[in-house]
Amino acid sequence: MYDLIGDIHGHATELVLLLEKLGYERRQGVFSHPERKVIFLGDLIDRGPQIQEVLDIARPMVEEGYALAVLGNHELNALGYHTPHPKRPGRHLREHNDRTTRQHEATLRQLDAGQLRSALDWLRTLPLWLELDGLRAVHACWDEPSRAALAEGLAEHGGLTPSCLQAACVPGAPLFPHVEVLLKGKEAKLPHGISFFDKEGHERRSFRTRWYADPRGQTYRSYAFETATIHSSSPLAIWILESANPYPVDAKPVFFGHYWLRPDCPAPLAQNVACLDYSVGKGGLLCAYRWQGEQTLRQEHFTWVPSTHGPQAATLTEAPASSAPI
Ligand SMILES: [Mn+2]
Repeated sequence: MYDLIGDIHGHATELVLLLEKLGYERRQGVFSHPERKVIFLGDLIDRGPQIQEVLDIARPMVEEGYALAVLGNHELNALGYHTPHPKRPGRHLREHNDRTTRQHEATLRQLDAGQLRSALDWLRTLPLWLELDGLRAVHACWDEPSRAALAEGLAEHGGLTPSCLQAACVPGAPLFPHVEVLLKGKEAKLPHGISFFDKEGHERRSFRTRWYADPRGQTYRSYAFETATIHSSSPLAIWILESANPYPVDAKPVFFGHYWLRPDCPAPLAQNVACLDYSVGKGGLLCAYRWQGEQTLRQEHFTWVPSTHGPQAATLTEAPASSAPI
């Protein structure tokens, strides 16, 4: 059976506390459990203060068979950032600019050249999704057409090779939209004239959809992950209804991270859908789900430790009671 763990983002102290809470013990330097395995849901790197320490915990667990892991958007971005562009000398598959460098800068600062090379060599061996007996895992969104397109692309390129990364990391390349869906989720445009400001103060005219939900009868506000900041109660545009691909209620439970949910009361988003990212990187919780084989997910199987860093660590109990992202 599996213990699924959401985005860690370089928070090794919390990871150790969570693994110990889940009953894992460190033997010869590697955390293991006699009956259970961890599934890391991606975004182990960037942002936090202990990125190499997180890799030093997760990688041996995976290599020795005590854990599985999927790639997050931060890991795929790192692979693209460090892979030379085959047709543009001196450039990389992921452009080096202020934005892309800022997103990756904690990793660039904390890892030396050898550690970085070793981390990238490991990351490129990880899958983009996991389909196991009784459950599915992906970083942001399970979408069958995009997953099938990526499966075909990966087979064609022989895995996450430089040619596959070129097809996946460069805007306009054939696998790029599918990788965006699985690793960053889906977005849709707000009605004309409506916008909101995100956490960084940028004006946004699109929102992140609750892709697993049936959009019929929903409003922009109820169908958005940004429930706290989008106030439009207009019904969704027809094209949003028509392009949606809700997660079937009888499909295997799916687990993902990525959405920076508010660290209030972790719970399933639907009976077979759970997000485990409760924003440890912003002073929230590092969250896990202890799966026992169930098809209908249970709130009491969520477990977590609070962040030991960050401004919200002391005020968690005051967070409002909703599962809106922050
Ligand atoms: Mn992410």
